[in-house]
Amino acid sequence: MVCHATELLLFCFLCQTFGQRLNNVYKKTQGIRAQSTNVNLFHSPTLEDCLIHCELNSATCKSLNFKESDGTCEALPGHNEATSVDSDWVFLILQAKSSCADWKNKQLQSPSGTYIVDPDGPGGVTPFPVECDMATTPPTVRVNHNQITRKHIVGYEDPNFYEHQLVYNGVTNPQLRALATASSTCRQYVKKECYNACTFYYGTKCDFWTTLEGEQLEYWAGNGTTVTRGCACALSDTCALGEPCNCDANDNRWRTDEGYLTAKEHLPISAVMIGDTGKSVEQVYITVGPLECTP
Ligand SMILES: [Ca+2]
Repeated sequence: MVCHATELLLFCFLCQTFGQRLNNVYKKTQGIRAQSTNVNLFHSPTLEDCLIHCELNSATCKSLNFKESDGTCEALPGHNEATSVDSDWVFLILQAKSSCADWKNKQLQSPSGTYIVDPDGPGGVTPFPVECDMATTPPTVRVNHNQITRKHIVGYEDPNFYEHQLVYNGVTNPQLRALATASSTCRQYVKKECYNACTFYYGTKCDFWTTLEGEQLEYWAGNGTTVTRGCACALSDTCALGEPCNCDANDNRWRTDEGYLTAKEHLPISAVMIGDTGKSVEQVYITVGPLECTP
């Protein structure tokens, strides 16, 4: 017999015993029916069939009501906990996956896109949406923010005067911290294009960035151990004029510093503070990428 990969995956998926399948259930409550305005109604002879149906349609089924007496299976689109007492029904909440890789491993189909993850499992932070890039190995979690577009900064002369604040889309600080803690690697891209605008000025910081917890940091690439104050060029000892960053050359030409921050305990960036753009000959463009993590 020649099997396509999808058929094999479906076969393995359906081979799970009901007991194994119940491992994917976060909560099961007898005598409860959840209320929802958006219910997909099916007929299932057993609770297991209802659960399989929900797992195969996980984009639209996060929890379910099942009525054993007539095999009514109600697939609900959320983790709806607004319930009413009804002895004929059982209510199940499906386990949220911990990461994009977890989704790819456990789902029949998992194209790149938005998924709900719960990096610290049941309890702790509530599940939240991330972008999953399933084309990488392992799949990459991306959390975008409101400043993804390259930003032009002029008119802020004092050190650290302009605050480039990042707001991560639909994700709270505790959820971001839980994601970074549960991941084995995280990184975030930062690029500064500058014209006569310093990053350090005779050792004084013109710019710095902050963690979610408010810690002020002055390394712009790597994990902050080899170079604690400086840019990617300092890691390779190739900065213009031997300064800590190319932008400190301050020599009437456009310079660039760029790199990935890789210390997950410091990520993601909460804000970038920038100065030295007050004079007419001074400009900065700043670019900060999304938080990217792998399990
Ligand atoms: Ca959790």
